[in-house]
Amino acid sequence: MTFNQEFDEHGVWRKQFALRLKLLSEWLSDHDLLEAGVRERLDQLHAQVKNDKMMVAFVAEFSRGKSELINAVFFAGYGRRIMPASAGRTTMCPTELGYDADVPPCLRLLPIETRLQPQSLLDWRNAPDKWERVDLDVNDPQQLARAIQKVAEVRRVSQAEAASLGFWNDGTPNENPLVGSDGLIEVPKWRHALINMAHPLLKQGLVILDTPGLNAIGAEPELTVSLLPQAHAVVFILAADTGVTKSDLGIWREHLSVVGEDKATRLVVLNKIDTMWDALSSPEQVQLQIASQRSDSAEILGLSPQQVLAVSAQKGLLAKVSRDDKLLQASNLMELEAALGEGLLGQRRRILAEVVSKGIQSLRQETGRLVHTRARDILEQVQELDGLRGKNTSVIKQMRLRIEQEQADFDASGAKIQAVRSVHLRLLKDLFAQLGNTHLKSRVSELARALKQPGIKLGVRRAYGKTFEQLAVDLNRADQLAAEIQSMLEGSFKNLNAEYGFSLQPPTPPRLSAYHKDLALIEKSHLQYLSLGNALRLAQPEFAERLARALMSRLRVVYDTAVNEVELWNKSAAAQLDAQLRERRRNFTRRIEAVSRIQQAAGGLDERIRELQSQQSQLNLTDAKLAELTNHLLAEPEAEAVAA
Ligand SMILES: Nc1nc2c(ncn2[C@@H]2O[C@H](COP(=O)(O)OP(=O)(O)OP(=O)(O)O)[C@@H](O)[C@H]2O)c(=O)[nH]1
Ligand SMILES: [Mg+2]
Repeated sequence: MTFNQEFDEHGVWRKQFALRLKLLSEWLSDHDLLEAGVRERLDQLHAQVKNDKMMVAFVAEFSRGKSELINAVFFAGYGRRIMPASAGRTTMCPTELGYDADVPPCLRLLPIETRLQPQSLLDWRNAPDKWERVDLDVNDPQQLARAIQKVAEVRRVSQAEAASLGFWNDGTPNENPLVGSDGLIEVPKWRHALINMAHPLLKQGLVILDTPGLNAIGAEPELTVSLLPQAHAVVFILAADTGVTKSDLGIWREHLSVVGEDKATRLVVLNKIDTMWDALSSPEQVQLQIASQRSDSAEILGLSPQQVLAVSAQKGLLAKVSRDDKLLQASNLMELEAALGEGLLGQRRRILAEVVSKGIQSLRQETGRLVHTRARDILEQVQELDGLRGKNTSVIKQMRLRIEQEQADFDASGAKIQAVRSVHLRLLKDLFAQLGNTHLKSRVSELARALKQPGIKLGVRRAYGKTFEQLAVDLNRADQLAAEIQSMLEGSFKNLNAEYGFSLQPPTPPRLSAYHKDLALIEKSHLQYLSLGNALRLAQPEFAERLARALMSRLRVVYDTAVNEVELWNKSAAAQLDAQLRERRRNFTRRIEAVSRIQQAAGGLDERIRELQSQQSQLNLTDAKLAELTNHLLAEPEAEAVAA
């Protein structure tokens, strides 16, 4: 199966899932089961599945064929090259291809001069007017390709300007670009490009990141510290005609080599195998040579030969455009697509399926509890009414008085439930402050100040270490606060259950300690970046500032996720309390109603019991239906897609 087909199926599953979720929510609402906590959970699941993005980044030294490979895998349908690919340096700025329905098809370009300002790329993303916009006509491949050509644009600037933009550094002369005979230096015209188009794969949440050869981007911390570490998959490309060069190896070691389970997110491609198709050698000889290149490259990178795929992007593109099956076969492009589809996409799917399954389990638990409460109430009423059979009017009157007394008692004790709420809210406030923006900002600005100190270069690790230690302490404190809240909820719920016969269940607490891993990753990517001789750039104060902004943006994402988790937890607890209160009040009203009907008509008793019994069997059906609907949602994505 091609990557495109795999991705399509993934999209079909997601669409179906969203539809089923909608049906479930309508059904819940029809059966009066859509309490606030449940609604929140449904909305969250829906957003997660709908907005699920998968970023695949293409990274390599210049001219290895990144852009060509993107053309071959994703854009052959246009019948021509869409991303510019040519000899020498071509792609000059990181280029993200994605789809946003709220924006018309266009190319947006952020001028390189924005590097002189401290805002992070994420900040710039939220300032659309700072980007130059070119509209794209997706039905006209020529216009499309011509417009996208802009990502290759350059400017010539003085050495001083190049230095301030981060392209020139006296401390690392080997990495500096060549100076022209006029003393000027070529630098990219744009800092970042965003392409928005309704390509079927992009529409389904795929984001492709094409990057310029990494030497050119040392000064863009965001690529190294934010974009690449967050990519779900990275395709690293070597060229058969150059073998693994020193700079290839440098990029691999410094930016891409990972250990353990993360290895599955890396795909290494040995491109340009067509350069080895030699008419004077037999096909077997050629295959042998390719195989030996493959195993050599694998060995140098510390991988097994199977982890390196040998392809020809150019011939693959040509074969797809000219519908030449034999050439396509020879290009081996389809093997690469299968690896992308099964390996990378498969992994993404599994992660999403896990999230979904957890969400549905909690949903089932929450609604199940509500059904259970109702069933118990009905049962009690039936017993109550059964006990009235053959009793005289004064007994019935007594009963009515008793229920009314119970109701009054219950209303009076509403204050106790209120008290639980207010303690809960007070504790939560501390927790939110611990995870809040103000707190985080102060931590990061301490680091920024430290980084700007003259002579900090040697102490960079220490400065980062100190800040992240602080953040870890903060996180532990937040985790501890959450544990305290949870045990408060457990205690109060237990008391309320005992006192009022509620069936409150403490919601699943957020797992804040899990975010230590994210913090460690962020720290690592920054230190890795700074260790690449970039520490020298710290001499420039605006550089330190920019680094701090990039750090803040990334930390914010982690903290926002944590805050969302805390909010969901809070809502689930509050919604349960509300729901039990409401159910109980309704229960009193129903019981009193039943007794008054019996008081009014002699046959009222049997009729009411029958009514309740029918409600009971109705509720059993509801319970079964709920299990069925949620099971349906949990169905394996694969099986779903095939059935579709
Ligand atoms: N023979 C051959 N040439 C290829 C192949 N893939 C790419 N090329 C050529 O190699 C050159 C560089 O390809 P690009 O796609 O621009 O390389 P890149 O990695 O994007 O390079 P930068 O954008 O400069 O970082 C172009 O002339 C491509 O046509 C291939 O499989 N075989
Ligand atoms: Mg390129």
